[in-house]
Amino acid sequence: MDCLFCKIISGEIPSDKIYEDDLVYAFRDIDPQAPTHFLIVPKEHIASADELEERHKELVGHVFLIAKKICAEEGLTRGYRIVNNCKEDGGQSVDHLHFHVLGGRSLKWPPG
Ligand code: D5M
Repeated sequence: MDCLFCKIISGEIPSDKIYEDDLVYAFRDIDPQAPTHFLIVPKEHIASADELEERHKELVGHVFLIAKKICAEEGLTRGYRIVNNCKEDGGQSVDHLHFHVLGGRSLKWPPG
């Protein structure tokens, strides 16, 4: 499958990896929008949040717990933001489900 994030997970394309387990892979975003900006992606190829199924419930919960763990390691004691862009109107540019985690500065709301 010609998927950028599948190639990153397999190591075919290099990445700045910060965490990996059986279910997920986390690496720093190539175009950081905050002092800390990394992505958590499921190893299973799921095109977007709109393709999630009942069987993925545990996976999505796992993503949030791993985000919390990495943010603690990164020292983001003042907080952080977890974002999923879903499909075209949501601003998704890579069609492999991923969660942005941003922190290290005071983030504004709402997004554009
Ligand atoms: O976010 C897709 C994100 O993926 C965007 O913030 C850039 C990031 N990206 C793209 N290519 C790479 C590589 N090679 N390494 C690290 N990060 C990458 P979206 O929500 O789909 O707009």
